[in-house]
Amino acid sequence: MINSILKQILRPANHYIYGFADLHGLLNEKFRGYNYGLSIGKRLDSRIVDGIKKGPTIEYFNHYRKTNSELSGITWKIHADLKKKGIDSLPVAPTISKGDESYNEEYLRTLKVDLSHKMVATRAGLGWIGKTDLFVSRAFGPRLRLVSILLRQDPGISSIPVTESECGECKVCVVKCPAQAANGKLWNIRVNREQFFDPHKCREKCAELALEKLKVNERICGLCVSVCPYGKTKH
Ligand code: B12
Repeated sequence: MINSILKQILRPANHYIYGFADLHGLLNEKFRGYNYGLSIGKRLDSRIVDGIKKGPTIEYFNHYRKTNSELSGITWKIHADLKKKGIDSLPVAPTISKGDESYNEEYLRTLKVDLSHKMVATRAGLGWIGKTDLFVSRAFGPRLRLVSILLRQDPGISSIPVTESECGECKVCVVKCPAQAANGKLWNIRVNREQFFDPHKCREKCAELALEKLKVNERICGLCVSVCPYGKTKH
């Protein structure tokens, strides 16, 4: 039943991936009772991502914001359709922005939110975490934005979680990162973000580049997304 709702909403089908995750023991207390998750990824426009050569572009910035708002809309639509079928779900916003309640001192100190969409996505078997802490999907590489919907009941569709990186020897994102935020170590589920990636270095450089290239007080870069060999298409 969930599959048919998703097939109707996630269109065109080749722009999306989705999968189900068993999240027992992995979620914050705040989400008590929700032990399953649906991970959805929306592909980014490849030409726009390819345009990120020396830093963020205005096209990427606009595309990123539009995709966030599309994903938000989609999750609420799925939530409403599931509710009609008696299935309780909890959509989680694609990102955090200034003005949100959770954009507070604790967030600025840790750069962590209550739910990692990348964790739901690896548990749903859609891909792994790369050397610059991006989620690398099998379908579109890191060229996507993610969102999650938590579920109380078992959707009855299982996935094989991905537990380690498939980046191997590749270091292109590490070398090209303008913040030098990564040290090249491979991810697996027992490794903490801070052991291989410095999110504060990344965030500071994103702010610097946004101001320099786009004249906006935001945090945006995208070079690691653009250089990853996974998901690159030939035009
Ligand atoms: C805070 C944040 C940032 C911070 C910190 C980045 C970071 N890497 O943590 C800053 C401002 C720097 C940032 C920058 C960007 N961000 Co950001 N950001 C977030 C946000 C809001 C929260 C991330 C978070 O809580 N991190 C905390 C750590 C602990 O978790 P994590 O980073 O998700 O990854 C760990 C876990 O997932 C864990 N894990 C994975 N699977 C499993 C399984 C098990 C069992 C366990 C135990 C653990 C585990 O492994 C990872 C490493 O430890 C998410 C949205 C969200 N709610 O998830 C978007 C998000 C991660 N950002 C995203 C993007 C696209 C970007 C930028 C490219 C945007 C840009 N500026 O151009 C850059 C790229 C930075 C980069 N290379 O990571 C996308 C990622 C898409 C992708 N392909 O990976 C997200 C998911 C937003 C979205 N809706 O799509 N971001």
